[in-house]
Amino acid sequence: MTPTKEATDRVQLVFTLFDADGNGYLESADFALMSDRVVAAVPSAGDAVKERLAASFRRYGDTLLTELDANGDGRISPEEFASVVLNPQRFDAAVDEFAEALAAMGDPEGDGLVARPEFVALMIAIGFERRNIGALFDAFGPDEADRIGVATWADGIRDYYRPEKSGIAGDHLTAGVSG
Ligand SMILES: [Ca+2]
Ligand SMILES: [Ca+2]
Repeated sequence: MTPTKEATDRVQLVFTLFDADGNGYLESADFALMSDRVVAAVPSAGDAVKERLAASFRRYGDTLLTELDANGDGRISPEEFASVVLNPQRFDAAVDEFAEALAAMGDPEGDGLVARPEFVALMIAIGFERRNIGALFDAFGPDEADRIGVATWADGIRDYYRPEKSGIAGDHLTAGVSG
């Protein structure tokens, strides 16, 4: 199956953002940096929720290094990362846990809803652009109190990684982003 153009754009953007130290490769250090930044974005979240998210970042990084480091140099090049869209089943479990943990961070009250300020804070911490973050939140159909469901967001994250999908809410994140 050939990934959609949109799926390839989404994955390329993830590589750029997850290369937190900007050296052109994904390494364990990048996931530690990213994890610290994102966990700090919602100070009011509980310790268990924060630890879950930190663990999901470690697992995500470990999975990438296990599955994609074709030349065995301990880091993921852009070329190695591109194959993530060819074998999505290898990443389903890690993406699933990451999706659930990130969405839970946006719900510090535990009512099953994510308000816009927490959503924006977490997505800014990952590195997405503010304009695109706002468009994504709107696409998720917020209620009158400007909140979306935790499950809606988690599903949106899973969709983001699906190679066959285009025209999804997550495509707002790549709109107008170069690279
Ligand atoms: Ca790096
Ligand atoms: Ca490598």
